[in-house]
Amino acid sequence: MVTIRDIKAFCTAPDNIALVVVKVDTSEPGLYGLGCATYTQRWKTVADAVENYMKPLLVGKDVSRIEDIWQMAMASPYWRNGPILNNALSGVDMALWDIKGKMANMPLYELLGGKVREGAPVYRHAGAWSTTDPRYGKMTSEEMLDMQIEQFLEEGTQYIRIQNGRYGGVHELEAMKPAGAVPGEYYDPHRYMRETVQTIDHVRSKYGDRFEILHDVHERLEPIDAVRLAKDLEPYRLFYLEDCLPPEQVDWFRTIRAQSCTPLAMGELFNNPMEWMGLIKERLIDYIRVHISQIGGLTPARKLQILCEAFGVRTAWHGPGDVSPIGHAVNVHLDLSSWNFGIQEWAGFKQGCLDVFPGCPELKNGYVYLNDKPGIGVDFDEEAAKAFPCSEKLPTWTNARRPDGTFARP
Ligand code: GCO
Ligand code: MG
Repeated sequence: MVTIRDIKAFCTAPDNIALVVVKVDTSEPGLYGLGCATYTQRWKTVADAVENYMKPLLVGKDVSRIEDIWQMAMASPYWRNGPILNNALSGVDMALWDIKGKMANMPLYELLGGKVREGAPVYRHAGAWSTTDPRYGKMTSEEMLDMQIEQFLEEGTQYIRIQNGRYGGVHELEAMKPAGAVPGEYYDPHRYMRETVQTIDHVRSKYGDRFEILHDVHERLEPIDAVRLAKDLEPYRLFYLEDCLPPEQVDWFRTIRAQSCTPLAMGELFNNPMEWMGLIKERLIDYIRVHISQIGGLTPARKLQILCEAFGVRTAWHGPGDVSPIGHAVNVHLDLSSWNFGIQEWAGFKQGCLDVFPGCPELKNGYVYLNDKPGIGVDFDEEAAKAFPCSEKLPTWTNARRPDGTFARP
């Protein structure tokens, strides 16, 4: 019997975004597994949970018993379904699936039922916003957007997420703030709505049906405004409208569903099955978008994918820069082996990630492809990772505020 000999968490930021990787070493010399536990806003706490709770709980356990370990480790803290411990468990869970694939000498997608497609079509982010492009701020939003769209069309992408500025037109609204307003990232929800419709109108008028358009509301509207935006965007035939409600207001999806045929995607903020169960059972969304490590790893994600198939809901796993290449590869293993696959979000890797994570999935002509190595197929260079320490700086963009200074869910 091969057992778990050691469990370690590594925090590294090769593309300047904090990632958490879990390594499970086994009693078999040279046999280890890697998993993603990335919750970028609280990376330190996840790493602590891995080393101080998962390790003492699981060292010595039989690596083959993935389901039993997942069920026991999920309920071991008694309180469950929270972001920190779900991510810690995800890192171990994915690593155990990686080990199982290595022991079976098969890529993970074979263990999940084999391929139903060769590559996963992706969508890319065109946002009229950039932290690195020196031209940002010197071009109009539309010029910036068109430049990004042309670049993605050039690379063969057929799906593009269109945003007008960072999460809905973040603008310094000095004139509208009350005296003494607290600091934050201010935005005006109604201005965001107007600008989004105008921007998508510009894109559809200029590019026609050359590519599918997606948009991410990022839970930034009051529910009734989300209903209005879904209706206002109907003429533009979006591929989907994402996160138009915060998790706390998902019951409003019934109203949106009743009044609009804009396809709906939701899920990156979910941790607890009770958050998605009703939406899927009542067919109130079209795409499930969970961040796989936030729900506890591949074990719950494949069960969620299978549940969704029964209700005509497709997958669109969360795939931003704050998922490690290991997590992205697990997304793609599911993409390749799921009949009810929808689309794969693809933030792309910079050189740092490519160096630290040998075997990253590859983007070619609008599709991502896996190598056929056993297990997840991505390795982790611990030495190289040391060159990219994670920043202790807390995110500022999640301190979103409305014009009168009211805090807004980001
Ligand atoms: C997306 C997400 C991201 C999140 C980020 C939070 O659709 O990719 O909305 O942009 O904001 O992953 O850390
Ligand atoms: Mg999103």
